[in-house]
Amino acid sequence: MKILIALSLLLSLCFANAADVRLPDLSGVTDRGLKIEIYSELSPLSINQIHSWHVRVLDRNDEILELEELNIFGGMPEHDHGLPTQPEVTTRLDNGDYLLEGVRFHMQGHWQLQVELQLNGVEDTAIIDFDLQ
Ligand SMILES: [Cu+2]
Repeated sequence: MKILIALSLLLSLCFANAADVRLPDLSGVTDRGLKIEIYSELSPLSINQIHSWHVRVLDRNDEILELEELNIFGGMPEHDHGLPTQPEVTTRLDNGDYLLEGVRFHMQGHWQLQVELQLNGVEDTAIIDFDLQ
């Protein structure tokens, strides 16, 4: 009986968590092994709509990190151009995510993001490649 109660408790916890879990729209890893997760307010990502991202930076133990600096640049390497806008991190949200405002893509195809951050005085970079339909 005890096992049954424990099992049902475990199951209900799993389901409770499953409802909250949302997979990032984009993710990557920095040179120093930090995880970058991007949750887009426009999901799935598509072109020609200005929108915001929530950017989460985690250490190896999945603890959310507070950074000294965070900048995100993007472009299409094959076309040799950047983003049509200059997205900016404007605030840090209550859950520890950074709000990046002013994201817009104007072409379908292969895009590349460059995430530049500073943590404890050390600079770190992640490159994230993705295709937009
Ligand atoms: Cu292009």
